[in-house]
Amino acid sequence: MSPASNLAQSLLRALKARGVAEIFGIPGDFALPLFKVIEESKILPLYTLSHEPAVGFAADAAARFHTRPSVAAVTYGAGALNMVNPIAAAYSEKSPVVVLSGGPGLADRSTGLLLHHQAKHLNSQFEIYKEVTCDQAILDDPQRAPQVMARVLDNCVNQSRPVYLEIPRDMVGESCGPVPRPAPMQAADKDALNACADEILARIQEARSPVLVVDVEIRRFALETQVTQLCRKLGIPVVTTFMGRGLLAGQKVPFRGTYMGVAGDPDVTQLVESSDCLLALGVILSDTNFGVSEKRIDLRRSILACDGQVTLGYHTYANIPLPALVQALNRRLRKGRTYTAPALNYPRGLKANADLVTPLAIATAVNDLFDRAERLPIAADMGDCLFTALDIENTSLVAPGYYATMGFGVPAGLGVQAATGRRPLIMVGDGAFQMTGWELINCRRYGWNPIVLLFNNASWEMLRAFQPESKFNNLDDIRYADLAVGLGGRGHRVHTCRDLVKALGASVKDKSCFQLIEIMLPRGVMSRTLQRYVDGIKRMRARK
Ligand code: TPW
Ligand code: MG
Repeated sequence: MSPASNLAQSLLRALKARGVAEIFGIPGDFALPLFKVIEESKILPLYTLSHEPAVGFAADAAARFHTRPSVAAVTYGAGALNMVNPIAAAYSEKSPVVVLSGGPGLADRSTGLLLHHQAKHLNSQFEIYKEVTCDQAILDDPQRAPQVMARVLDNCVNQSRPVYLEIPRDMVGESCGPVPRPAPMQAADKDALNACADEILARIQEARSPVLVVDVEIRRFALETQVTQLCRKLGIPVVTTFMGRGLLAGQKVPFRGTYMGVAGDPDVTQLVESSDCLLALGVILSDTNFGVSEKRIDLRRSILACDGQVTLGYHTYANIPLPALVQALNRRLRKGRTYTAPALNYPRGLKANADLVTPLAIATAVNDLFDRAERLPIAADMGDCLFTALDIENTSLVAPGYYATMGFGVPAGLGVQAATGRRPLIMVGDGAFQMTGWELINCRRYGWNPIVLLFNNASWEMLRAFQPESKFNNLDDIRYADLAVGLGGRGHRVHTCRDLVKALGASVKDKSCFQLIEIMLPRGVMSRTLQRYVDGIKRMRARK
């Protein structure tokens, strides 16, 4: 028997039972009773940050990194509505974030007064969150609460999407039974699964040039080992999408790189676009993954396994969870062979000279650093820093590659460090840093010490690339490195390759606080990938 508990304790234990290891949050009066239980029960550690978007991003990154849910806890209205964008990002990119929001008490609801933080209706927040979560509930009935919590949390895990739980402030201390144990994913219908696996293999056998494409669901459902096995058995070329980059890195499979259409390696683009049978496992069919192709991929000739279903040409098998499908395919195939992991061409060997730094030089310097010292997990923001990150050889990158929200990088890095204890490398543009860079002030309190590469081009450069005539793309040259000490870290302002190599070396050595390396880049200078991306999109638009 678990100990007698109140509703909040039952909830925290249910979260822990589903693998949750930490809570990020900012309290408010509607959430104070909940936060009190969080703090005093010590069931899960609590990290408070400064602004709610950071709470959402940190929880998202922690969840991605560990392939298990994480928690973003906020107050009603002003808090929760501040966090809609990060949770929308987590929804799009399939990250299992549990939103816990305080809420008006049942007694508050009947006063006839408008409550502070109320938008249109008391339930407006609940309705808004329905659009960005896969399941949601207001825990207003302690009797039913254990069942409801179990349903919502199991959906979070099994669908790998955010969920929303609102806890009315006067329900927190109500006595509440234990929450049922985690329920496994709904099993597939055996016959349908067998028919589906047979059909997929028959199609691959008939095809002249089949290609396997893998994306985020492989990681979200922890299938990397099984998919590696499948790649060896199938023996067909395998690529990742933009979002799936880092999957299968270093595995002995026939790996060819990352497909990025016009922005990517032309050989990979040719391979994917001329295939007569793409097997897309766990792939988000987004414009960032597939839209930047000049030759439209014929999806009717593709096999798409995603969101618990499999579509082949014009028909769909419902309820085929990806783990079950991968297992069924593996069972049907004989032992594969190992392939030599291909040598991928990442830039290395930066000369520490007086040349001005470019994005390519940054990637080169980081590759050199990772060869010399240990590899750090990377959190990247939206902007050219993300495209630059594609030139870094690294298996663990979290970034908003599809939803493309700015402001992710710094808080995501903090989330990674809280969740893993590892020192992260954060890559962020000056525009995005202005949104959430301030969150670095929380490092001192928790002993976090990220290395931050701030790409300072005094510009919204990605926007300038598409619309150079607009003056609003010019940002001021803020001296970010000078701010670092006041925020609790150490700053380095870098102009040349020599400065950069030196600052990286010093940053790796100084583990006492966060390191802000402000890298000065001229406006108009882009990474290779962003340049190809921009040129390709312009070409495509000109043709329309
Ligand atoms: C929350 C739109 C996409 S890229 C960009 C903007 C404003 C400029 C980024 O500037 P930064 O990086 O960070 O200096 P760089 O390399 O381009 O110079 N608001 C949000 N998200 C997005 N994506 C935008 C606006 C945008
Ligand atoms: Mg910029």
